[in-house]
Amino acid sequence: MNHPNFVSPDLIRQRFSKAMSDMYREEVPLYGALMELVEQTNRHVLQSDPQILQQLTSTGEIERLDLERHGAIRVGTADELATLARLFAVMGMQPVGYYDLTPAGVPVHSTAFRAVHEASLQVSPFRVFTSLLRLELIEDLELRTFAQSMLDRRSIFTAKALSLIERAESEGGLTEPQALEFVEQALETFRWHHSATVTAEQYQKLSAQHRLIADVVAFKGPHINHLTPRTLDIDIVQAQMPAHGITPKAVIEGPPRRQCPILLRQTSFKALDEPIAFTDQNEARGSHSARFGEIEQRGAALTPKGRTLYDRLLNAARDELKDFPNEANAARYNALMAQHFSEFPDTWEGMRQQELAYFRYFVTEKGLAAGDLKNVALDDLLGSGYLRVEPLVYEDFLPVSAAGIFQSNLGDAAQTRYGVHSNQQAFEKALGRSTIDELALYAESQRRSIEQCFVALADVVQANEKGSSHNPGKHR
Ligand code: OOG
Ligand code: NI
Repeated sequence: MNHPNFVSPDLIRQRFSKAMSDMYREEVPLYGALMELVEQTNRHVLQSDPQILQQLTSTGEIERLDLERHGAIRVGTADELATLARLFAVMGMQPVGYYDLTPAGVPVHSTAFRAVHEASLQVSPFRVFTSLLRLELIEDLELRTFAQSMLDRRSIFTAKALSLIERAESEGGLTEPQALEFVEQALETFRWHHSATVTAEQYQKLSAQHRLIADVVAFKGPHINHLTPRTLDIDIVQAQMPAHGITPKAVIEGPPRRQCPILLRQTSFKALDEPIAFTDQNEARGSHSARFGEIEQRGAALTPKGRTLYDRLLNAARDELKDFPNEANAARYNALMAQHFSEFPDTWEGMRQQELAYFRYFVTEKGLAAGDLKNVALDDLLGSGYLRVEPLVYEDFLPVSAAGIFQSNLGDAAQTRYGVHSNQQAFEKALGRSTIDELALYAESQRRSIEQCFVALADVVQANEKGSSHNPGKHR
């Protein structure tokens, strides 16, 4: 039920995203530098490429671009994950997708909390890539028991945040003062702590098992480990990073550069070494690195068919490289990617006709002026210029890219082979609900936009029949 005095979850998310960005900018000055570089680049692209400007203006993405970012956190227990799902639900964020990172030697599986409807995404596309540590992968039994006991002992939410989550659930929403307090309280969960909850020796043991295990187990809570702005040209940012004192990872993850960007391209820079006080020290004599910087460029969401083609070409290029991409083989990797991806059509119309990507449909002025188009097929409406399309932006993540980002930040030496594989069922059991299939969401958005076009065209017909003037925006 939507109470008139309740603040919309979309607005709470928008405020939370801003509060998180302000906190992170204060904690990590390099983040501010990165944001400036991305803003500059975006301004430059919008000025020099009228086509991109037009595309982002018609989809409305231009308005969300400066707000757009994703963060990432890692949690240790089912209880933490399930409560996070409830916390994010207050802000209209649902768990979308399941990502298994174990094939890449990272002992976690993950989902992305985000808004699911295009209208909500427009208010705030804020997403949080959320990973759950798979403690069962710690082979040393004593260490596993220790890790479990540390996690069982901590509480990552403030008492006030928990009571506001319950309130939102039982009342159906939060009032203005409650929403303000919720944002403030929720933020505490993601804050950085300068002291660990373990001794230096315990930290070393956890870290020797896997650096990620130490990152989750040795601290009070799941500090946000990066916030990623969206750029319109990631190659420009990658090339300019060194001049700004930032060293990027060797290669950009995701598809190669194209005329028509697809999915997601990402690059990052190494985690900072930050001073930490362990419990057996009274000052910060140790250090821990977890927080890093990342930038991304988003392109079109692909259909299952498009995604299968993407995965095949990516795997082919990687197989041929025979190694993880690194400094030494970066040029060859880029060449192999370009070569393999030449098979992927690089025009919007080509991708639409072959059903490789999802689109949003719009009625054109010509369509509104045309009169009765009731029985004309979709493709013919497009062909005659009565409708036009823009690609739907990809709102999610990519498992191979995420693994590359994890690895570059944990140090490439941290390669582990795990015998187990994906376990979506166990993840969803911990989460307390199932994850949403992202492909179904894109298909729905596309379907809704087509439906809206037909409603708009039918309205024109009706208005004409009544002999009144056109009023295509007015639906019954
Ligand atoms: C998450 C790494 C993955 C992305 O954007 O795919 C990631 C983490 O390090 O916790 O950030
Ligand atoms: Ni990220």
